[in-house]
Amino acid sequence: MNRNMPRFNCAILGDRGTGKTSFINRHLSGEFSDGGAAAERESHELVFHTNRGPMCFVVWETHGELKVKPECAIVLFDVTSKTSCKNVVEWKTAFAKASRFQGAVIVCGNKVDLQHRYGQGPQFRNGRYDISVKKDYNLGKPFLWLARSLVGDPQLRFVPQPAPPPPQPPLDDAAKREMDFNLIVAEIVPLPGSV
Ligand SMILES: Nc1nc2c(ncn2[C@@H]2O[C@H](COP(=O)(O)OP(=O)(O)OP(=O)(O)O)[C@@H](O)[C@H]2O)c(=O)[nH]1
Ligand SMILES: [Mg+2]
Repeated sequence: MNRNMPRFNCAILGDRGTGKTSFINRHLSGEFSDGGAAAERESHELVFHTNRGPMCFVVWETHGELKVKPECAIVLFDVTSKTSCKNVVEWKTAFAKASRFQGAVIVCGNKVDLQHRYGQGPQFRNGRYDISVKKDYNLGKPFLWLARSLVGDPQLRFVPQPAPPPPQPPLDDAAKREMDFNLIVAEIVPLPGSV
């Protein structure tokens, strides 16, 4: 991994069942597994390629106490759950207490694929994204918003991942013979200090 790549701890917050694990899994594997929070680990690294170089979000799913000091957060609520909407304010407060970067938090209303939506949902100073982890709708937007906010560049954009370098051309016969010769020489030349 690029050692100079900026890394940001990002807390994924929200009530139980709002889709935090599904959201992380979708970013990691590109897949949605209905009914299932599969492998829950403490943190996962998500790398995004931007026009200013790659950047890494270390995402932490959290139900309670924050184990790290996050630089940013995504608060999820479920658009079909009134309670999860109301609790967004509390999750934002929890983040504000745990972090010095109080501005870098974005709210997402998940499950917009479902019919029984609770009202229009709350509005927030930084706006809000309607997303669906299930339908893969708007899932990159919260990270783009955070990236712009953290870097301080409203024009920052995601770019396709650079292609890996092309494979080296195969060695020709002359180069192979030279390498074989060098190997034979290396085997018969005594090592320094040996008798
Ligand atoms: N319809 C629909 N269901 C979703 C969506 N995202 C997640 N779910 C479902 O919601 C349920 C809860 O998802 P999880 O990812 O486990 O939610 P969580 O926030 O990690 O839950 P906890 O770890 O218990 O706090 C699962 O059955 C998911 O399949 C979505 O966009 N649409
Ligand atoms: Mg979970």
